[in-house]
Amino acid sequence: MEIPIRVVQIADDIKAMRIRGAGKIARAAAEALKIAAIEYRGPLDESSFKKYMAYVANLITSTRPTAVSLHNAVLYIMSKVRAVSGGVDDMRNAAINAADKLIQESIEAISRISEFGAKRIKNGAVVLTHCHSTAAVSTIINANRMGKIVKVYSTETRPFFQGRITARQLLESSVPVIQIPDSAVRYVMNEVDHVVVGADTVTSNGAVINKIGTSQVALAAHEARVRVFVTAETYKFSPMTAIGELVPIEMRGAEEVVPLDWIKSHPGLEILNPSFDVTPPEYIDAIVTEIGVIPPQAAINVLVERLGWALEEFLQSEHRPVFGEV
Ligand code: RUB
Repeated sequence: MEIPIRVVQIADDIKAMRIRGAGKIARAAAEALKIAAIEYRGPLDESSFKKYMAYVANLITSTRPTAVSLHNAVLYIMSKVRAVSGGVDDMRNAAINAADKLIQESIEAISRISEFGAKRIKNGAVVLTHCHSTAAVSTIINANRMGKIVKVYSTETRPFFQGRITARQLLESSVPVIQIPDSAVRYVMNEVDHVVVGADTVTSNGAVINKIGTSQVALAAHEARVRVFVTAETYKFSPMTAIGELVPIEMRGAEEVVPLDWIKSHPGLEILNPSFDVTPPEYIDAIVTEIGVIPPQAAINVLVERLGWALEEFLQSEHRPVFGEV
């Protein structure tokens, strides 16, 4: 099957984390499906087009397992394609329109989240954030524009150092920022008023899966009675978890943790590099979504309201959907 080179490139970029962050990954996936639909040159029958789009959908979703935004975005676009029975042109248009809608709504969602989230930051606040989340950074920048931020601690976020992106973006928006090693979180926590982080996935019981180390940050915050806010678009809520599935945690390569020659010179040494961890709902004060600020325990309501269509598919199929015959 001939796949457009730009689509393969997007899949590679997501896998290699040149495109990263759950929201950006979802938008890139939508863009890939749109390009695939536009550049389809196969036979002009419905079944060939569906097969081709299913192949692309599986290619894109196989890149990273944890961020459900990626899977929800692809599921949404594919459900619109599958719903058409009017020929290839109609299906192509359905894919393009669904991708455009998803990208547009995702950008609007971040803007609303930053508006709602900034209101929850107190005046004169010291904020701590972990990793790099567009939703969290936008919220902090908005709060800073409102004159509320005294300083932000940004963890460096080993082993991939996404905290450097956070620090740079905050600096560019004139937010006072201090970069700290991940291990300094508890050292500074007594000074902190709010922890603001993003999410890759929110489960039906309100647990949040985010960059590895988030649960340690939340634990330190809990101990110091510091409020933890999670900023998350509703397409980061996982319908799969409502039928009891666990969220797969991505394991990445050893070379991200230590140099390859060091690994080679220490035969027998094992390296573990989990990319995400789970923060239980007890350690989260609120999840800031584009439809409102909710307690984590209300996650199931968001799932039913916003992703009811996907929930229905999961309830019927009882498995992670593959996108048709491949
Ligand atoms: C990024 C990460 C971010 C969330 C939310 O992990 O954990 O906190 O994805 O980001 P990685 P956003 O760098 O491994 O993709 O708010 O931008 O969606």
